[in-house]
Amino acid sequence: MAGEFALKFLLGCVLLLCAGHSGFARNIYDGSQVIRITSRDQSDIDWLRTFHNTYEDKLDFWLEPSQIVSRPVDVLVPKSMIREIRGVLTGNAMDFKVNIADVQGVINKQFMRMAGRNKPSALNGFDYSVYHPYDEIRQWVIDMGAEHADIVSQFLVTTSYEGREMRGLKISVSSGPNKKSIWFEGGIHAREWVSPATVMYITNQLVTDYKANEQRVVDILNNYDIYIVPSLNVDGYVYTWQTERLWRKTRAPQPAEYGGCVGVDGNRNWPYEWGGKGASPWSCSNTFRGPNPLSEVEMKGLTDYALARAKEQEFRLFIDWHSYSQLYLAPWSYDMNAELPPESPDQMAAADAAVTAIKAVHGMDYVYGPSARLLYEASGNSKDWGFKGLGAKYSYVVELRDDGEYGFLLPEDQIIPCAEENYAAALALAEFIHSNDP
Ligand code: 0X9
Ligand code: ZN
Repeated sequence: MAGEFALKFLLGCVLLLCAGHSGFARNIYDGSQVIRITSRDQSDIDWLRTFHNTYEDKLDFWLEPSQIVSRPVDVLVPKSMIREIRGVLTGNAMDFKVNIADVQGVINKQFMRMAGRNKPSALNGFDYSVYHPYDEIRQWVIDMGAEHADIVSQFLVTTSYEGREMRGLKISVSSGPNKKSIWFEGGIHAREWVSPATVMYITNQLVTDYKANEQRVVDILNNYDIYIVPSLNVDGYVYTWQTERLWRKTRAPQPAEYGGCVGVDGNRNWPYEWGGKGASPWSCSNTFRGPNPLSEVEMKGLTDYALARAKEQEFRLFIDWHSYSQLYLAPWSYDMNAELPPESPDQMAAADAAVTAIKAVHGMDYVYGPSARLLYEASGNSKDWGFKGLGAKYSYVVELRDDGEYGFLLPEDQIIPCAEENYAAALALAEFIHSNDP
């Protein structure tokens, strides 16, 4: 008893100590669980869709209902609703289980590990195997540009709603009149921490391998310049570190006529086929499309920057990294009934090369396909804009690890394996494009 009290006291102190930095001691997810519901047939899929429509404003759907039988729906249920949701699922004979029984416990454990760590000071001490707060990511971008000034330059993309700098990098080892380019971005969804971590790893690996004369990377960089923005939704990312670990959207307050909540889903705010299916007109939704396409300063700044580059160089590949569920997703995103573009077979063949490369590294399975048909419809989405707005024939959203054991709370020990397999995929894609469709 006394031991238990002492342990709780100690834990409370540690939580308080960390609270200033991470804010996680608020315990807002106390009693929350992630419940996984798995469809067995088409009628389950139909039921899940109705369930999603009924509850999407009250619950956080980590994985939305998909078109595919047996692909699960994961939903974060707060303590106050667990009894109701279990009752609904049982009453409708749905197949479900608790996937994460103690969400707050997982978060506390992860923040506590991070709190005990020494901060890196310089680029050569930068630790790619851990998650970094935003000021360290921003500093990393600046340091990369300074340290590798011979082949890397850094730039300011724009300033966020809350006044933070969003910065990016360009890797360019040579210039030529017809040199084409590649766009890599991460972190549009704040809570998907493995996305910026993976993009930073890939960037560093490209530079390191080029300087070590690795032939594959030398060939790729001789043929393509690469633009990289590792953390797009910078305010949202900071908010996940300080206040709500599972925040997804931007942080701009929205007009009263849309409900007056905070934040837009950046991945429903892109200006291609904006405002259609799979995007909410309601600001309190996690898939709020925004009042207008590019309503968010982050999105406007990013697309302005990228489009200006597209005037100088043709983009061939666009990758927007997300998590989770291990997918390589191609156009179309906005409508499952839209006829697939003539480029689709080539997009699929390249995605096949990417997932084959992933499998070869750590044996992980990633599934690929046109996203609205494979998964669900999402208008105003990055990959459709990467394809039609930016003009990159090969345009993807990648959902990184895992398959749901931790979901957005992916432990740090999976960052490097995840990044390694996705580095292999990025190289395979660039090579596929260069040799099949230069
Ligand atoms: O919904 C999204 O924006 C992406 N999933 S996430 O869990 N990272 O938020 C997936 C978009 C994929 N595109 C379509 N489903 N059409
Ligand atoms: Zn995402």
